[in-house]
Amino acid sequence: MINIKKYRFFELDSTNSQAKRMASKEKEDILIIAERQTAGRGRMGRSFYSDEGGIYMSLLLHPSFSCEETNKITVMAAVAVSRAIEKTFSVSPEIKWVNDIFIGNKKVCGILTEGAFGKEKDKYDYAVLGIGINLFEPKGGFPEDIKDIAGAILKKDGNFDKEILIDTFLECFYDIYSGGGEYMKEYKARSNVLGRKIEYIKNGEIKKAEALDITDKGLLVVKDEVGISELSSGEIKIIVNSLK
Ligand code: BT5
Repeated sequence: MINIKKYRFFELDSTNSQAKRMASKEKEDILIIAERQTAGRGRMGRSFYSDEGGIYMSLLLHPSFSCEETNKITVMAAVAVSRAIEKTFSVSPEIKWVNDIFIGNKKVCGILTEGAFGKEKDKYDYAVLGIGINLFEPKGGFPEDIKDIAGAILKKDGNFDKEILIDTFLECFYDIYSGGGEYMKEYKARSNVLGRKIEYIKNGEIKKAEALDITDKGLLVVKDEVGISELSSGEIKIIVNSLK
């Protein structure tokens, strides 16, 4: 069992924001958990639906590696969440590069890593790893705007103890993060993007490409009519549009 201080809240604006508010006083890693969020967020100002029935948590980390590797934390977390879901529920999730976990064709989890950088330019002060998992389907279903994308691990609200999944995730994550495990091979093996024809949106323009590989820094290598290039997650939205 990972021995880490956990702070629990019924409702927060965002567990990532709460972790940042607490960061200056916490020199050790901590975990913030909320039953629901009023302003759960995704990347690039997108919102993350966070009603009761999900697990919303943020891990305050103090990484020793350089800040250009923020993607690496997301990649490690994606593998750890997938392993934890698989161990707990015996289903095998897939990873949609870079930060989404899918079961079937539904997104059941999103990951948002945010870094704060200190006086030494390329060193982290801290990083916040935020994870939202749809454990149970909401009573009235997911809201209209995400109902075609979002899915839950369990269909009905039951009495599953969320703590089991949280603790399994922590074990899987620290196993990788502390250097104990190979994870890139597994990340690629779980990818539902590699080897597929994809479309990506960059600067508002839709481009067709084939996803070839993922680099050790977490960049997606694609081939399009111009040639081969590496995409970073911050700048693109990806649409998987053909079967493997
Ligand atoms: C993400 O962003 O998926 C990262 C989400 C991270 C949420 C966690 S919860 C704990 C912590 N505290 C926070 O405030 N955030 C983190 P992105 O890849 O940008 O995807 C956002 C998109 O996913 C939205 O635009 C919707 O299309 C879709 N979406 C929103 N809510 C969803 C949900 N509950 N389940 C599945 N898809 C959702």
